[in-house]
Amino acid sequence: MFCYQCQETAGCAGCTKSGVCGKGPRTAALQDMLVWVTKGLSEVAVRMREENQNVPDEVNSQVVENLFITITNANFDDEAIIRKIKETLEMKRELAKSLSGTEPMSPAALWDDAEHMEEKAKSVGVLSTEDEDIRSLRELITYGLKGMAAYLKHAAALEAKAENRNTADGKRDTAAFLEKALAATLNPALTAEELTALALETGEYGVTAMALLDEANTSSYGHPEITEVSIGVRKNPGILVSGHDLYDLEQLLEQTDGTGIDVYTHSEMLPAHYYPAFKKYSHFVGNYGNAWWKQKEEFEAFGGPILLTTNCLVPPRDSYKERLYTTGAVGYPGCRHIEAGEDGKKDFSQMINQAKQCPSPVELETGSIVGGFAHNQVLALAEPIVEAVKSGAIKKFVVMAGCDGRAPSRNYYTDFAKALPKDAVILTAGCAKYKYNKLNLGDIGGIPRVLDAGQCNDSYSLAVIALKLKEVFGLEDINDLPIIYNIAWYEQKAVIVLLALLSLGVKNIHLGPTLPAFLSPNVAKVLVQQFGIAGIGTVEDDMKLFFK
Ligand code: FSO
Ligand code: SF4
Repeated sequence: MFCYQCQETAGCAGCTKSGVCGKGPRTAALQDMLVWVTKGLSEVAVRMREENQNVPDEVNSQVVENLFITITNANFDDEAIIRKIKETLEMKRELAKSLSGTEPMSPAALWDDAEHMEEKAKSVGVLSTEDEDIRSLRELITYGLKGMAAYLKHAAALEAKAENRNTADGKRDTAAFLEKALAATLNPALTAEELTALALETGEYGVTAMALLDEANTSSYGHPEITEVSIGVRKNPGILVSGHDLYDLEQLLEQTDGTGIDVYTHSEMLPAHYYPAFKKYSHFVGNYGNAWWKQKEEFEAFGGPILLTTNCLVPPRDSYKERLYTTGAVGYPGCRHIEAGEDGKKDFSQMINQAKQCPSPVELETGSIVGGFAHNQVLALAEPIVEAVKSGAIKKFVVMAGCDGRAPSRNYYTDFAKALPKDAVILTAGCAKYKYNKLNLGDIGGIPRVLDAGQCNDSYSLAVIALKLKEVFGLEDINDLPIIYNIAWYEQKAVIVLLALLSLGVKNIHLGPTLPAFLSPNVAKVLVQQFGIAGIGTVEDDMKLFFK
């Protein structure tokens, strides 16, 4: 196997024997295969559009789900991956019949031999691209598209619910781009310059995808608002929900209403508490635990059923495996998987019945945290914030969005947050916040020093806020704002967030705790020269650098 798509890749170079994440070589090979056939299907979709044929919506759903499955810590279930490969081949075969063109197709578009997929998988992975710069760019684009697919999947889940949304054009364009870009990574004729341009274009569509999701979330559940979230527990049995899918959470809240079972969030589900629509559920009681990588201890202590709606899943201990349920793109052999029915709805009754037999959660901590500073809420506070900047009470904003992870080097972010001057405010989104959201960093004239916009996809909110501040201060360039970007990354959703920020013209982003292994020296050089991307240093050095 060879995989280097996440920050924790072995030796900062590549996982070759088995994944640091727990992904074994067979799963890795099958995921490579799934990505490759998805690119083949995308090429067929591109050809259909060139021939002015309509590409059915199911094709886009398949592409999006397939990519999501291959994101770090999403799916470890070989059988589920094999099913997706077969479905994709079947879809591709059917669609290819409608093509009339005579242009040669790539091997990925032509291949159709499911029986030998494991043998074939050996030759279609990352290392099948020999030139290291082309490989680097193809993977940068592919990982960005995986992140984009995750966000599109959430937006699509809410599509049927939300009314009066005018996002059809954005959706169609993003689907067409997703498939065009995937197919482009198969094209041997594309130069490094062309692929670099495509990576930046991926960022532009990343902004569109995050805007679509923002629209889907806020039109379904209202705009996030300042909220105090309990981090303690109550005496009732509970169900813990992790991951990013708000529609899954909503269905679970409806089905647990009145049953005497409490619902808690874990990791990236914490921001669900900020949405007005979920506040009506008195049994939606708080957040339990921390970021994804602490789940083994925390899931153990929770005592009740746990629902993983998306990554990040850590291979579970046997002790709580029978309490762990997966849904959507997530899967783990031996854990129960909840599929949506024909009507798109999910039935959580099995979990609910199990919860009734379980003890209440073990208390890990007490108190509360405050969040809900997505764009609408921050813009409602624009006046005092602008005043605080003008008066010098706030000197800098520090965007510390992104991911948390197991690497001890990530303690940098806790130390960095503690060392910040008292007139600096942290803007955050994603599970990175757990490194400093319980530090009680205080406030500046009533404005908390940690403003949590939400999940990693809500990094979009941070961009909206920055653009608004630029307007308010009458600046020409977003980089003239008193904002520092010190972003922590882990998996591929962070890649689309990074590409999105670059496409918005944000420069001098610091990325840590290490730079991606998939950036070849030449590609990294381009990012440094064109965008001023840099790594991190020691907290002491970085304080001097940022606050000179
Ligand atoms: Fe974290 Fe995992 Fe949201 Fe990621 S839970 S690491 S960037 O999946 O998606 O922030
Ligand atoms: Fe290694 Fe990360 Fe790939 Fe897992 S996802 S195999 S840890 S590079």
